[in-house]
Amino acid sequence: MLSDSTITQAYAAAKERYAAAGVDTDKAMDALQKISLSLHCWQADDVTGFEKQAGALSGGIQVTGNYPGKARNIDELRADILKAASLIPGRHRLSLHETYGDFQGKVVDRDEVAPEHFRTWMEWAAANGMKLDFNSTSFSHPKSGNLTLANPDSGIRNFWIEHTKRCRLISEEMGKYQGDPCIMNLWIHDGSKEVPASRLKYRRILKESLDEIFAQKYENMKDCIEAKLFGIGLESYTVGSYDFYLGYGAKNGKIVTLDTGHFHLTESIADKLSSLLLFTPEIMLHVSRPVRWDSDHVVILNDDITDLAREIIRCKALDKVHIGLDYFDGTINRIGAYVIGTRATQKALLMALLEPSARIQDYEDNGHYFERLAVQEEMKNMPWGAVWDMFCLKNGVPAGEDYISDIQKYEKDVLSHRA
Ligand code: RNT
Ligand code: ZN
Repeated sequence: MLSDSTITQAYAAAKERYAAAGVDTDKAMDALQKISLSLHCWQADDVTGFEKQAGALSGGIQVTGNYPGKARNIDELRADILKAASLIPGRHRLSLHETYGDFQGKVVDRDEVAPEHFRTWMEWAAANGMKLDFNSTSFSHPKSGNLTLANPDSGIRNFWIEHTKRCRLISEEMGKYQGDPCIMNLWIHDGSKEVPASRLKYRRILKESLDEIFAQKYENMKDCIEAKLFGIGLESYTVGSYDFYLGYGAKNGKIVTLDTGHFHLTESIADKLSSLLLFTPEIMLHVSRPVRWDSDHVVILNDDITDLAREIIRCKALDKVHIGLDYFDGTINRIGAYVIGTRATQKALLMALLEPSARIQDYEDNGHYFERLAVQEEMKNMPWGAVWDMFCLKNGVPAGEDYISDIQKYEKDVLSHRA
């Protein structure tokens, strides 16, 4: 166990070092305190959800691993989220997929879903000081196939249009209830294994579907549209590509979701922020970790995530960038996966907040490029970890690796009984 005095002493020394570099550590912690990440409910149960009629996971996404203890119902999932949240500093949001509704054991098809199916979620979230975000769900359903909103078959297409409209209404009600806009993400898997005869055809249909869906204006929800490179089984063509949604978002004032796993692996997602900020209203991030492909590994503190965080801070865009998590790993303790990934994202933000960015920019403005590079290098070995531990202490959550034993205990007391 890290003692309070160890943390406090190390923090005092760190504060001094940072002050000498022109950085106020208390201010950095205050800024971090205000950042709410949106936790993805689907890490708790491998994207299964609670539909009575639930089928296998489809839509070109995959969860690997069979680690025991996944949440089997709404109560278990809520308990797991609260456990994870208790080990993460700050106040955070929860992002729900439509398939996680409180359906009370009834079959509710996707074109029948309504705000009432999320009433208990809204109450639960309010009681626990959490705000909700939402996602329509067009995968894992008999009508999912390879095409949903881009389907030339009007029966199938209209089914998904109706679903998505209803999801927007649910989001609006959530936003109203919580007094803060609910961010609704729209991601569909539509695509094909081989190159289609007409790429244009399906994109035109998707555009028309979106126009119809977004015709209704709302005050308490915000729409995000998520692009992707490819899905498993849909490798050659993705209707909702980045170009497609970037164009749609820029033209129609919609938020584009950048999932860090949805691009070619050498592409920098950090580099995209400054362009989007000039042409779309806000940005939604799905923070994930692609290993060779969109594998959705647990987020860790790597260069990709520190670059991304630094870019948000350097753009002074904290009020415009919504940060959600999106990964699913069934090979390790799932609460541990939440805690590692969320804390890694926060650590990256803290490191970015501890950067003397004005000084670095000043060097640049004056052509002092050696100095610009040197300061950034030196920042890498500054004692940011001591500030992180202090942030945890202030928030009453375990510092350092002390959360490991908490999670082990939860596994022994709770998860291991889910046979
Ligand atoms: C899939 C997208 C999408 C999903 C979730 C479950 O590639 O990233 O965001 O991960 O909706
Ligand atoms: Zn995503």
